[in-house]
Amino acid sequence: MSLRSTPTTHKRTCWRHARLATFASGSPWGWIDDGAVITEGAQFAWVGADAGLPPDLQVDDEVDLHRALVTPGLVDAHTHLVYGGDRAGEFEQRLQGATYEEIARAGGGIRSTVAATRASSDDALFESAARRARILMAEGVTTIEVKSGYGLAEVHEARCLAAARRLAHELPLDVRTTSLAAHALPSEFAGRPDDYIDAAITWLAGQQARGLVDAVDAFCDTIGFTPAQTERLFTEAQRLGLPVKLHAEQLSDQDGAALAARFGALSCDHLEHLSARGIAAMQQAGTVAVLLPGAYYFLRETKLPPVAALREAGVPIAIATDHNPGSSPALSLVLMLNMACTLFRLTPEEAWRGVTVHAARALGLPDRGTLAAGQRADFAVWDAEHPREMAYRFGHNPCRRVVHAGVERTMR
Ligand code: DI6
Ligand code: FE
Repeated sequence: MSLRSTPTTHKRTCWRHARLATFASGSPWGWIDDGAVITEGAQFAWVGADAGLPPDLQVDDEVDLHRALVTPGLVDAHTHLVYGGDRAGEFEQRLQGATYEEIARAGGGIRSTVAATRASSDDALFESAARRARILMAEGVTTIEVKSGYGLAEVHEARCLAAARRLAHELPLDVRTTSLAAHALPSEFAGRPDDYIDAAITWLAGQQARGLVDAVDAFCDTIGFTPAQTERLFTEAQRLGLPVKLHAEQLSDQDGAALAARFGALSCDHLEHLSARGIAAMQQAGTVAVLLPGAYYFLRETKLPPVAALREAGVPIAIATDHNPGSSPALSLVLMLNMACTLFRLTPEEAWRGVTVHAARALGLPDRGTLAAGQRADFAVWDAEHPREMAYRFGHNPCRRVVHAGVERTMR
C-alpha cells in the first residue's frame, strides 16, 4: 500500500511516538521502542519505527501518543457471555463444602442457569450480555467469542446465539459465535443423552442457515458428554464445514483433545487433565491450547494444566476469561494475564501472546492479534511503559484508549 498521495476513500490516521508491543515477530514482544502506526480505514497501512515514517507521508490526522504503550486489541477467545440470572447462591453452597460436580448432579449448576436463561426475554439476554461485554471492552478487548449452551433447546439456543450476534451490531466489538448445545443434558432428556445429541445435531444446519454460528463446541467430561457423543456432533459440524473446539480434559482425562485434533479443532480449552498423547495430537493438528485460569482459581482446582509440556511441544497457548456464571464469573481479561503467570507460570510475554495473537488463532482469525500492516486496526493505548506491568499488577485498569477497526471508541 502506498502512503504517498494515493487517492483513498478511507481516512488515514498516523499514531506517533508510541512504545509498540506488536507480537508480529518472534523477537521479544515484537518490541518497537519509538514506534508509529498508520491506520487506513479498518486496517493498519503501516507499522514501524517512528524514525522510519515515509518523509512525504500524507495522512488526514496525526496523534502524538507521548511514549504511551500500544498493544493489539485484546481477544477473549472463550466466553459464555449470554445467560440469565447468576449463581452467587451456589457459590455460598460451595463455600459450605458442596462440590461443583455435586451441585451439577443435583440439578443445580448449569441447569439452574438454563432455567433462568429460558425465562429471560430476548432483550434481557442481550442487555445483560452487553453490560458484561462493555466491562471487557473497557480493558482493550476488541474481539470476543461467545458460546451458547444455556438454552439447551432449539429455540433457546438460537435466541442465545442471536443475542451474541446482536452484540456485534450494537457495540464496537467483533463477536464470533459458537454453538455449545452439548454443554449439559437438559432435564427433558434426563437419562437420554444420545437422544439429546441427536436433537442437537439436527439444530446445527438451521443455526448455520440463519447465520448464527461460526463454530461448534462440546463439554466432553464425566458431567458432560462422552467422546462418542462428541464425535457424532463433530461429524455433523464437519459435514457443514463448521470448525470445532472442545471443553476438554477439564475435570478428568477423556482423551477429548486427541478426538478434537482428529477433527482439526481450532482449540481445546481448559486442559488441566491433558495427557502427553493429547498434547502430541494437538501439536500435529495445529490446535491452540486455551487455558482458563479463572475457572481453575474459582473451582479451587489443584491439578495444573501441563504448561511446560505444551510449551516444549510448541503448542500455541491462549488465555481467556471463560466468563460464565458457574465456574468463572470473571470479567477482566487483564486480570487473567496475572493469573496465567501466578497460577500457571506463564511468562508475562506468553500470557500477552495468549490474549492477542494466539487467541486470534484459537478463533481462526489470522487477520488480528498483532500490530502489522494489513492486519485489522484494533489496538489499545495503555498508561504503562511496558506490557509486563499489566501481568504484574492486578485489580487495576490502565487502558486509556481503544481503536476498533480503525475507529476510536469513546470510553465511558
Ligand atoms: N466448563 C466450565 O467451566 C463451564 N462450562 C464448562 O463446560 C461452566 C459453566 C457453568 O457452570 O455454568
Ligand atoms: Fe467454558
